[in-house]
Amino acid sequence: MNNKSKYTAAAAQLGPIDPSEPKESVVARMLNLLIEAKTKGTELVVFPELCLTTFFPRYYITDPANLDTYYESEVPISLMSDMFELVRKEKIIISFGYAERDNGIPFNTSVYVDSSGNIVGKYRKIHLPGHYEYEPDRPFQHLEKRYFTKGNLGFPTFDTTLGRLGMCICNDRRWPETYRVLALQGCEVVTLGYNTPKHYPLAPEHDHLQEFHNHLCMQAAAYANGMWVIASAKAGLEDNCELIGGSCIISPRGEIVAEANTTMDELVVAQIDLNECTLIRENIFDFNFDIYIPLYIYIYYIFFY
Ligand code: CDV
Repeated sequence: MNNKSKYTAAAAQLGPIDPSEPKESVVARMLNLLIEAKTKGTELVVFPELCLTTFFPRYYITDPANLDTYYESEVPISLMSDMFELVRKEKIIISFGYAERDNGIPFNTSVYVDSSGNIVGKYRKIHLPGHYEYEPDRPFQHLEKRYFTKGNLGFPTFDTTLGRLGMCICNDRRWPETYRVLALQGCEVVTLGYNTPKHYPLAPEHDHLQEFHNHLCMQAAAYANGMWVIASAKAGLEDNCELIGGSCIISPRGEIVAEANTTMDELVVAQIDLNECTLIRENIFDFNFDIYIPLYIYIYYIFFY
């Protein structure tokens, strides 16, 4: 693969999506961001988690027909054909999240589509937060555990012309092992999308720290694993639920090199240099597999046997 070590990348943050907004309208907004990305010479564009609709795990939906409308049985190629055409023509790689039903099994999924116009990578969310049943005391629900099955693809990495890429989704980003598992496979750029309410009903004491915790976990992981993180929010006031913004691009030094200024549709752009991964991995955190893999196996045995 003819790898580029330097290129322009973007987090394509989306503002709120009202439950009444049709998918066609959302995709038109995504296309606008992609056109802007193209004019800025961007080669990798990351859209948020479950980005084709409102964040529906917020609702307790009892009508199966209504619930069905949120899922795709396959990547909605015809709905997104203008975007895929642009991706092909301009040789861009995009990632975006959607609710998938694979033979009836529901997953919170993210994919890469590359300049061939094909789906070249898929990830299904592993850390599913929230609850299974309706909880009347909450101001809004978080029913990811009810609506999705735990991802069954592990944390795969994908060799592309823009380096070795890997995905995680929203709550996955708070768990250090997500990044370490990707990094041990040589991942250089982690792309992720999120829907994070400002108010967390289980620990409202932390509400004022939501933006801080968002960046804290990703900055620490970028540094500790020597990799780039591109994080894209669905942000703003979505049907009365405030979602944090803060979409950003973080270097392997742990620094935020570009960040959203709004909670609306916004493109956050930065230059990626994959050599910076090597700088950290060769000088600070040297992933010498011979040394570390036995250590990880040892730790695994201590904790799980
Ligand atoms: N979509 C998410 O996974 N949201 C969680 C919230 C519920 C804490 C998050 O980790 O941001």
